Amino acid sequence: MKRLIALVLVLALAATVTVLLLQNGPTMTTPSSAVVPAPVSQVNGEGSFSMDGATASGPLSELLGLPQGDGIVLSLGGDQRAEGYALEVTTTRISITAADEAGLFHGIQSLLQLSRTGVVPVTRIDDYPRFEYRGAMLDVARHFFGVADVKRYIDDIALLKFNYLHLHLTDDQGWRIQIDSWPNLTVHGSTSAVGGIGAGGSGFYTKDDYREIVAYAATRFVTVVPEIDMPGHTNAALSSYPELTCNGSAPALYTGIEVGFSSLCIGSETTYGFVADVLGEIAELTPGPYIHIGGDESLNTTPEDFLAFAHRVGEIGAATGKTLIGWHELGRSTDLPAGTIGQYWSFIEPQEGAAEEAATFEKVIMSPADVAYLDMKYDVMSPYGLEWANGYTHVTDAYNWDPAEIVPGIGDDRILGVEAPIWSETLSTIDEVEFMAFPRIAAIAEKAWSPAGGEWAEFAPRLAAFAQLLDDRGVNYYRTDEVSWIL
Ligand code: TNX
Repeated sequence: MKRLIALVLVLALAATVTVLLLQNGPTMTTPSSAVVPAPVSQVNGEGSFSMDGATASGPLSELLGLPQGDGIVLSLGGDQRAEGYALEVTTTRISITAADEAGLFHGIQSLLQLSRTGVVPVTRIDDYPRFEYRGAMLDVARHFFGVADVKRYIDDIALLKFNYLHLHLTDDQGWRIQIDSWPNLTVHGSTSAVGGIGAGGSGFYTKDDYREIVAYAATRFVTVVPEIDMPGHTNAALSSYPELTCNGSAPALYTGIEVGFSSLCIGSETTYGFVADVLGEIAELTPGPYIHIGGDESLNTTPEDFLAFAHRVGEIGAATGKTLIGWHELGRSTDLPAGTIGQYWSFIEPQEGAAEEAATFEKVIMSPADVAYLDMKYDVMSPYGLEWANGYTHVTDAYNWDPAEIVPGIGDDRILGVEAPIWSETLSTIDEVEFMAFPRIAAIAEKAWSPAGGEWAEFAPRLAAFAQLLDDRGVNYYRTDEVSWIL
């Protein structure tokens, strides 16, 4: 009898503990020194700093939402590298020092991860990025995402120290940015999307909307890169203006997901007037250094026409004063403006021609599709996503590669950075975008920011700790069974 009572008591106790753990989450109160992307150096000590009653002062300290005081001190004037920071946590004080405001902002992002339990472990971090361009691309053309959605994605990527948001603004399925000199681009060309005309997923940014996105991004030290994809991926423009086609007849709006069937009319001067007007207005909206001119999958443009177009668009683009970025196919051209940047989107084992095309650019952004395309399915369970880039992209795949080991001759010195694109053929809500992006985008952030050579086994528990910050913030993510999420 006694034994039975003891057993019942033990079981009851176990049940209570389990309920308490489930309610509070054992991890909610476990301080963590984990930071994603991995810092260049981190030395942990004994003890911790309590956020209870903590105060903060210095530039950007308002981002911490704490009362004014000298508990957490942010200061400029350090000798850190560009965008880098030093973060020191003692039991009584936290300091973040940087040479520039972006560095302070990045230090704050690390502190947000370290402090989420309310207890910050004693540590010393010295950190700076491997690459100056750390990008995320959002395709707002296949499905449109409004200003609030884009702001949410900017908040998401800023947590991981991304500093560029590339917006894929135009494609066959829709034109998403107001252009005053060619108003029908949006009056007509924005009314379609994958799946339908006039349905959810269509729409466009007015110039004021776009300025609002650019300004919001700037408060998170994110620069917007606008892309006008040409000469292919232009059905929405051709449908809006028949004079942009070679036969003078406007195609119907397109709502499918095929690629490679449309082309601006290469031999017509009207095309170049259009390109100059559009790039001129886009440049005016762009305080950042880059404009992306596309150039991918122009399968309905002859090779000679493609080169002729590259030459003209290069001249027109250069006249805007911006540095141009193009997908790696533009490397077929040998007379793009000096300094034009190539964006590599073939695989980690380059497919036919891609490595050579990328290598004609002085500097390259690496977006290998089989590891960095966030619209690829994770695995057989993925409810959306595509599979064309070598099938599934598990989180381990997104982590286990190095940008400097893809194109022969293109090492760190010629890599401007790394970008994770998310194409939206199968994604129509920002929740779906987050689900496909997270957690893989954390792996890509680490490729872009952290020193080479990270190990998955060391990354996985840091990723699990980072996911708790995503939970706090209501960011959707895929709880892949590659990671043990309970710490
Ligand atoms: C390829 S890679 C594209 C896009 C598609 C994407 C879908 C590249 C530059 N273009 O047009 O949306 O695949 O994954």
